[in-house]
Amino acid sequence: MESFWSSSKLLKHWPGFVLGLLLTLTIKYLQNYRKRRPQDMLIDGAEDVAVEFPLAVDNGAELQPALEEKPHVPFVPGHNLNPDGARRFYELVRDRRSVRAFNATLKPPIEVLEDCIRSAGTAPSGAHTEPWTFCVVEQLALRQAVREIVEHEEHINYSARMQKQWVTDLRPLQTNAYKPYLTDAPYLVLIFKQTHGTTTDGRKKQHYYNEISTSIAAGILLCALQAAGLCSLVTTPLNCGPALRRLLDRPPNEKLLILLAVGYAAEDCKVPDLERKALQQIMVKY
Ligand code: IYR
Repeated sequence: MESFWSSSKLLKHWPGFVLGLLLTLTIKYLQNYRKRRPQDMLIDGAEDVAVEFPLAVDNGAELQPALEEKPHVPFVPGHNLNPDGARRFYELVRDRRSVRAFNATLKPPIEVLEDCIRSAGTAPSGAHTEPWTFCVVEQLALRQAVREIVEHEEHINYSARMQKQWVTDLRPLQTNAYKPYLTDAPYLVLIFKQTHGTTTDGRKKQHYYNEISTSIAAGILLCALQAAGLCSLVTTPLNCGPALRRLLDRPPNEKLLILLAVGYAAEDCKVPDLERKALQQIMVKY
């Protein structure tokens, strides 16, 4: 070893090696730096940026905003639930429970559901692109087809795909791959996020923050359903998105975000005995 080191070219020419190494690293760094896009350099957490704001192709055409540019109008405060609006709203949503046993014979009027979805459609969205589609499935044959797809995948999920810890964490909720609520509930609402849209002249339209926007809309929908006296179950069926999208004939820019079962609770419906975090645990004052 000694003789290797003393005779080694590395030892004799080490300043040259170090210099060469530094030069290679500098060139590599500069190459990478050039590849980075302007947005990435400006914003921390560039991972989000890369997904949300794909590099625009500047084809020389004059850029037009997705929304019409019009003068702003005066703000109107609108309705509220006062007096005690916040408390009354809290009491309304506090009593919402996820229901997995639905009354299979009692069906709320479709008009009620339509109003709930109108509410969901008031959600704020990135650049007001409204990147959501709410598919309301009422036909029994389609609900059965949805159930078949979901039960098939969930069987694999529960038996193989999901980690043991996940299955263990779900045990108190008493869920499994068997989903009778998908055909008992009179309505299924499949909420799709639109990853992009199309402009009136046929160009691709960016849908910024489409997942966040659609999730906010889904939250409003849950509140509206509760206000209307309906029960719901939020499900996010793992690996079912593409098959359900094809079943409902939705275009490829629509990705399933949430599947809701909606209706009235079965008379013998039971729910897990859950507690919610106290305000002090979820709110930090500064
Ligand atoms: N989607 C599955 C599993 C499931 C996952 C979570 I996280 C839950 O909070 C509940 C269920 C199912 O619906 O059974």
